[in-house]
Amino acid sequence: MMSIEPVDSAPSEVRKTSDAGMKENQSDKRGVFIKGPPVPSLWLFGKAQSGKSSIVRFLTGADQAIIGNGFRPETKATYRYTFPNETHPVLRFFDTRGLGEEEYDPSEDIEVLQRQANAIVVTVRINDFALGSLLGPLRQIRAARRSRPVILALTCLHHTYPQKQHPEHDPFLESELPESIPEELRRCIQEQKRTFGDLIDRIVPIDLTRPEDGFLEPNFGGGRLKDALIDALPNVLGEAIKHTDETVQQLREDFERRAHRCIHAYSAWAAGAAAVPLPWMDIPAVTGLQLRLMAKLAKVYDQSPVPATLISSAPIFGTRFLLRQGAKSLLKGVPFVGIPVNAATAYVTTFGLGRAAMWYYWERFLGRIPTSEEFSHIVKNQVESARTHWSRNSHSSSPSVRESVE
Ligand SMILES: Nc1nc2c(ncn2[C@@H]2O[C@H](COP(=O)(O)OP(=O)(O)O)[C@@H](O)[C@H]2O)c(=O)[nH]1
Ligand SMILES: [Mg+2]
Repeated sequence: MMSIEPVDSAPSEVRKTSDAGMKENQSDKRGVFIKGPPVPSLWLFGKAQSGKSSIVRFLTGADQAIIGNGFRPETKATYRYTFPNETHPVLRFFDTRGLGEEEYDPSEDIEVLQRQANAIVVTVRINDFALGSLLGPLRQIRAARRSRPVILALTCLHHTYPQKQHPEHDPFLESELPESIPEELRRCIQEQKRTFGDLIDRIVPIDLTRPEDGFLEPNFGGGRLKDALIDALPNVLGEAIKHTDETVQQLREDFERRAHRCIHAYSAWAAGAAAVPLPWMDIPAVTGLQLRLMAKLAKVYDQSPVPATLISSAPIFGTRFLLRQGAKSLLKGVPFVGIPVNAATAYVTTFGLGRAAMWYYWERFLGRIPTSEEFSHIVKNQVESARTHWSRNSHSSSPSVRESVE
């Protein structure tokens, strides 16, 4: 755990009264702060369909469905999503969905998000000028904490130049209002700038499209938006945003390192349990070890264990498979021949299952619930590659192993 001072410059009385949602930098009951890594929290403020979720998608790389399901009510009008999840927060978003509906009263949000939200990203479609529902509340929010950066993201740029690609070289890298942009786009930017006046600190024109929209650059301006956030936020938070991908990758690698230690150990034990003269004796032992491994890996990833239905639908798990292998060995008439086969089978299936469980738990960690078909598919692939690996490393038993996991 990094040890970093509580983030941002909220006055101390605000810090003390700050409420739910500050899990990692949260105060305990006595108001003492527990230090944790800084988690930049962005308040996305815009009408429905103005591009809030698209910004979350761009900044996190998470897919639309996960983001959609990830938002939970924080206040009456505002939802919160923590990426990749609440227990390992890296980035946090607040989405004021109630905006645009009649009578949005920002006072509850102002109070609850006063300290939690480090910056506000106002999202407005470039040519949407029906902004009455947004400007009033924004004025109040801005007044409540003037020092908090507010970035206006003007989205859907190409609506001002329909059926055309974005310029190959991003002109907004050079200037806020480049000479070269289409006249209509220029007019809209100027108009929005006038409309928002000092309610915002800067404007970032973007066009975050889906691949099927057919743009050569689907994340036009995304990098500039990220840079603007890095720039606007206090140092530690800016750094945190900058390194989002690396942080998540690091988490993943830490889990994998720990998971692999378990997988290696359990696979070796399973092979040991299988290496007794009567092949069918060891089946419950191997199965038991495999179940224990999966429970152990669940702990590593802090997830609930792979559901029994998924496990039993996996192509190699359980007594049926192992029994078949045992029977094959017995049929050969010489029990000892069965021993290496069984040991290999036990090793390979345990290893493959463990690797598949790793995949499963990581998906869950990111907020996705894999289907049993997906799980079975991964199990099959992982057992295949474990088998190949075993065969390569153990010449004497390779033919039997091949046979045993078919
Ligand atoms: N062309 C374009 N489409 C966008 C942009 N941002 C969002 N959209 C599209 O507009 C729709 C609503 O976007 P979404 O991000 O879900 O808006 P939200 O309701 O504010 O979260 C989706 O179909 C998006 O693909 C943008 O910058 N350019
Ligand atoms: Mg949305």
